[in-house]
Amino acid sequence: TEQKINAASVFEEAEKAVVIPKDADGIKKSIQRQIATGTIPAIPTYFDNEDMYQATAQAAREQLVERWNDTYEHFHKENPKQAYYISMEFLQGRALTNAIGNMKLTGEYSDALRSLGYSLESLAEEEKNMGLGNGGLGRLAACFLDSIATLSLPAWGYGMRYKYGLFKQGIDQTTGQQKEYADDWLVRGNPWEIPRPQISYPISFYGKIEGDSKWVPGQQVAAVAYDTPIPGYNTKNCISLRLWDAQPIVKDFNLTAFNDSDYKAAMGPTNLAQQMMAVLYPGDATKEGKALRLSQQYMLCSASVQDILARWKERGNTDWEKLPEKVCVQMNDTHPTLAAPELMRLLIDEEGLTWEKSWEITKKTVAYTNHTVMPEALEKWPLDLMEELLPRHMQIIRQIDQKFMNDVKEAFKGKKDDKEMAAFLKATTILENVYADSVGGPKMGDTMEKAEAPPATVRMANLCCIAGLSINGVAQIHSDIVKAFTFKEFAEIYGYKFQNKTNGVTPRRWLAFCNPELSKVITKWVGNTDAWITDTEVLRKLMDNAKNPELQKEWKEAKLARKQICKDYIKKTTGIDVPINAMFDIQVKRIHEYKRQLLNILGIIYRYRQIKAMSKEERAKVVPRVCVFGGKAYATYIQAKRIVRLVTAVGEVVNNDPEIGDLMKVVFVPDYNVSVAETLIPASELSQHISTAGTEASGTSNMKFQMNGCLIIGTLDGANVEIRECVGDDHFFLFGITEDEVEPAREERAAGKFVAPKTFLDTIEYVRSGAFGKKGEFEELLGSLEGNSGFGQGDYFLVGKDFQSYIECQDEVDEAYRNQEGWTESSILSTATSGKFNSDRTIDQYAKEIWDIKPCVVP
Ligand code: T68
Repeated sequence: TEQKINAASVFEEAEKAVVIPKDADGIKKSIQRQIATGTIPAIPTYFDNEDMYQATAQAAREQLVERWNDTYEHFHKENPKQAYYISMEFLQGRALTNAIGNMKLTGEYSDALRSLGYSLESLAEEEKNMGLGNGGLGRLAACFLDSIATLSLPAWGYGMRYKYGLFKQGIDQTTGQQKEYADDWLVRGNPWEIPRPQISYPISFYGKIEGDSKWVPGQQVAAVAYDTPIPGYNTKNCISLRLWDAQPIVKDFNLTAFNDSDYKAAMGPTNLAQQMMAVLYPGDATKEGKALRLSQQYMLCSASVQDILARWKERGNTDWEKLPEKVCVQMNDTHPTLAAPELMRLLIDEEGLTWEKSWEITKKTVAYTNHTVMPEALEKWPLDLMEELLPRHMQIIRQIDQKFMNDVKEAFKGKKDDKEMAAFLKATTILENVYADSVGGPKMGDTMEKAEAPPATVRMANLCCIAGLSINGVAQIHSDIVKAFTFKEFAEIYGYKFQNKTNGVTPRRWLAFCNPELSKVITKWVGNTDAWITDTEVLRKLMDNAKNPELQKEWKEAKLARKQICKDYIKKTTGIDVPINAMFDIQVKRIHEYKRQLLNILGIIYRYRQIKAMSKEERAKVVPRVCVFGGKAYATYIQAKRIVRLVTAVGEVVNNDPEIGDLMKVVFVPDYNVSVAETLIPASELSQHISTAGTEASGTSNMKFQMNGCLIIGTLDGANVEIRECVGDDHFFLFGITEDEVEPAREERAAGKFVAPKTFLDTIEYVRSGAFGKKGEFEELLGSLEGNSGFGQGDYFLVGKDFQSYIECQDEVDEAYRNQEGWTESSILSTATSGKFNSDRTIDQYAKEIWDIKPCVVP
């Protein structure tokens, strides 16, 4: 204790003694100190821009650490209820501009660097993107952290410190196909992280159960904490994104084996730890791959829950029954589901609570967010794998399932007949294909014995629904679908658990910092205030002047400045010269059949042929377009890779066709990531969100585009529905069938009754004729749009069904663009009405309606 008191006072004295500079001159000296004292690994005879970036980042980090320490101490003292956002993905992007922007020190850093002969903008480009995520789900987690910090809420993020982020994407110059490269984001160190080697937890795997429930693990690694400070805007609060790294446990290092030259045996635990941290989403086609992925998920959950309980104790709490009054865990999709059984295990096995008490606590502590309704994306793990890797958890999951089924039978006694009850249990039980007869009362360990029996699995979403205190979707239409279809049986039992939390994005990164040109205009026209950076409802004030020629002029100038930056970027990365006066039409997102990049590119081909068939006079009236695509195709998703190739193949033809010239350019921007998005989104005038109705849970880039004054062409899907409600029907280009028309359309197709429009069939035939790429290159891709049935063929995502409506809507877009005053008015109104899609609003709702936490402001 004495030592602890001393430590605290040493810390406090140190904080008092060291004044961290907040003015340009002090910041300059701080940057110089980082260089001179070896904080960064620079060498005197060799000093490059990356070194200067590192020194600048270190200076900023000092300021973040000061805030982080104050926040930690304050939360410790106040002991508020705290929420924890557990996610396998955090797509943070770059940190420098954002960190100094949130601390309101951009001007000071800019001046300091200028006096050293550098520009902030160009140094910021030296930073590697922290790309620990796939797409929307990971980026949402990152926006949420920004909002949590900004709202001064007591909440943290937990994730994994993968050595390589999501792959880097290249386009092969000769084949036009996607190539994947390792994303070595840590290669020159990471100035934003604070390693905490003293914070480490054992993570156990395999082994056996002795007696009733004593787990004797077969393998262990240590999870070690790395903290990334996340500063809020307009507040001193700075929260933590705690990422876990796996390391071998020192006592497991077999020195004798090593000295006997049995390196394989000696290095086993080290290799295991390295494998675990190598990549996000290792391929899981094999059993080994699945085991690795599940190990990652378990490590995230186990380390985080152990850490949460340790902090709860550290703050002086002792009554376990009151844990839900102090802790809430949000599971970002099903990947962190194991947090629930892990909490159970720790309470029962480590803290000595009864099973029943532990279950009561767990049910009040964990909550679940669903991000997809695509059946193939609902996670299931083979039961035998789970049993082998996590035998104690499997025991607990079986008990949860057992209790759940008994409760259901009890609750619906007399209300469902045997057949109904069997179907109901079949849909809701966690363990799939395990119980021979759900109605007759399953016995522990029952398995279907038939040789051809489908494999037994553990359905993670079902476990989430049963254990979660809430189940939420991420846009209204999605939450409705989740409740009415995906989990309709659970809705019958737990209607009260179902909620909607429409996604949002942070207006700091996605408007204020990425688009300073437009931000300046906004600040001026909402009454000379930057209050809109937190309170985005203030943007509504732009509405009064949407038709004002003066605002329109400034608005268009700002847009043009961003188009120029984007044009330069496209030239640099693809070599393609795009005309600045053309409409910038952009679709950037993961490449997926449901997102229908195919619809976009087929529409472009149709347009190309139309222009080619025109007379000179007609061509003069064409609205020129720059059609930009960006996005990564998952390495093993062949059909998505073919879509990328079709885009590059069309670009090769169209961009070199002298008849077309500047009337149309087709660009595939490689390696789409957060900072590429920050370059493209502010420049775009039209963006495409054209998924088959009912398939895109929400989308978040649609919100970023809207905020930046971009008009949307889209279907009634995900958050498009709400965006359209806000901006108004006249300023949203709507096409396509609605969600309730999708099933009938598929049935029509399956019955062979669908007649595709001629425009669509002709376009397909044109591709088939070898107009792009090599003849036959796109047979499988075109094949997916034909036939009558089945997933992956028979045009499951209804490109043919929506094609005519889409191209007609594109004509409306052209017509609207010809009237530049009208277009600019719509653009201003887009920004003005985007206030709802601020992630501060989303997080405020999570805080009040799920987590039950209140701001805890550092004085
Ligand atoms: C996205 N989901 C939704 N999933 O597609 C998008 N999935 O509509 C929504 O806006 C966003 O989540 C945020 O709510 C994803 O990004 C994944 O990346 C993913 C990763 C692994 C397994 C399944």
